[in-house]
Amino acid sequence: MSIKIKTFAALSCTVALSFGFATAAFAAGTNAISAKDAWVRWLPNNLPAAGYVTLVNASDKPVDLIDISSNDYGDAMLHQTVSNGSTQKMVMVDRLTVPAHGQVAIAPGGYHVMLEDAKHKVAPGDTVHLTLKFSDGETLDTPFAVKSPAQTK
Ligand SMILES: [Cu+2]
Repeated sequence: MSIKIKTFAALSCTVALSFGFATAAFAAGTNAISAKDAWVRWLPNNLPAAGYVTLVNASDKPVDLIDISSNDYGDAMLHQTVSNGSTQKMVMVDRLTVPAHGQVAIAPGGYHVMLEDAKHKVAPGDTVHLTLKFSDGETLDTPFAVKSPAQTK
């Protein structure tokens, strides 16, 4: 009995250690920018999807998001929703500044990453990857959780 307990304790310790190591390795890079809360609002019938993410700048200089690409979508563009009285329209955004020691949210009602021309079947529950390029030369390969509209309400 006591042997069994020891084995179990050793096993869970190994799991915790490797998980901790992976997390530390991911966060310990020299990147100024990190991404959090990355998700995609999926729509049926091959309608364009929208990607959302919060970008955090740990450095003391502003950094601009300058390009987005994806192996999962033919087209990935940063758009801003602009309200124009009773109507809304989307405008292209060339660069988005993440302030020094600050963050910017690409979030519903403001910015979104328009995702069109999926290269394979994408469904809620999947993870897609967007590559975010920044003005300081860094590139962030970011996993986005794909959610159905019902999951995001
Ligand atoms: Cu759009």
